[in-house]
Amino acid sequence: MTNSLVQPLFDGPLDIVGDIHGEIGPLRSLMQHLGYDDQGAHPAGRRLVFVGDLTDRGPDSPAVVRLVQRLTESGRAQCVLGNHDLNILLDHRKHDNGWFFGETFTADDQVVPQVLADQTTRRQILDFFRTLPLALERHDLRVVHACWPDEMIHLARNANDTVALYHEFHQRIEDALPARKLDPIDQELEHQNQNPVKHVTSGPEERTEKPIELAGKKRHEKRVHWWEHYHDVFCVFGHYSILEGNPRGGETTFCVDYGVGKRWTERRTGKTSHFRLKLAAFRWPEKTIVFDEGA
Ligand SMILES: [Mn+2]
Repeated sequence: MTNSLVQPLFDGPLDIVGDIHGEIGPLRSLMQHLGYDDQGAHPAGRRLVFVGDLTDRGPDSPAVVRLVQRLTESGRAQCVLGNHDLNILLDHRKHDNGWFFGETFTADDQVVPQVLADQTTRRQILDFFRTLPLALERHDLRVVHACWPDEMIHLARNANDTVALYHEFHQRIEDALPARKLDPIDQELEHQNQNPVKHVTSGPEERTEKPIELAGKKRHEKRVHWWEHYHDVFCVFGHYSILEGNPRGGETTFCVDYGVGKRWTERRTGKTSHFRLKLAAFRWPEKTIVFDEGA
């Protein structure tokens, strides 16, 4: 772990793939439609970049991680860490990452079919996630999972260990809280916005006037649409699923998360093709989109 958490992005033409969330089938099919072989080689020398959130929800998170790991280790792809990947790395159990801990995922009392991780798989995944940068950059393009805030990126650039950086800032924020007399909501926001690992992987948040309900829980924080005020080197990110209705592209930003992470809900209604929620790749420099079903 001697590499900076902000690394140089590949030169040349790229295909930047959105949040996969365990959807191994759509990933294989997207790679084919983009013209890659199983080894991740492309006849035109294009290369793959993944925006993170490889895991959770979909049927086979271990297979997705294995494939992306194989591609990155052979120098054919790059990948940044997403917030779901981070939770696993930090050993934070969430409602939809039970597969990693060997537990089945149920929704409305029905089991969602998923491959569960065994001990060996867990170790492999942790070892791989530990190697992933938080951000990738070159003169004309930036890639992060959720957000590119200059001051946080600067902190990440001077660090080489995501887990250590996370804990360092977690502790620093905790230590400063008592003197500041913040209410619990503002304390949460401090941890979200002032920890570079949290900010880059899950984006800035702000206080809501009225509580909003998200996944059955009342929340007093909402996501800030940072891309509306970003005017810098073109930045490609994921995280903000199309289900949230956020705009996909701006002058200098593009969000490539087309929501495939919720495809398991579509499957439960009996759908087997022509899904509404897709896995997508944003092609650079063409600025075109290719979907997993080929469109
Ligand atoms: Mn995410």
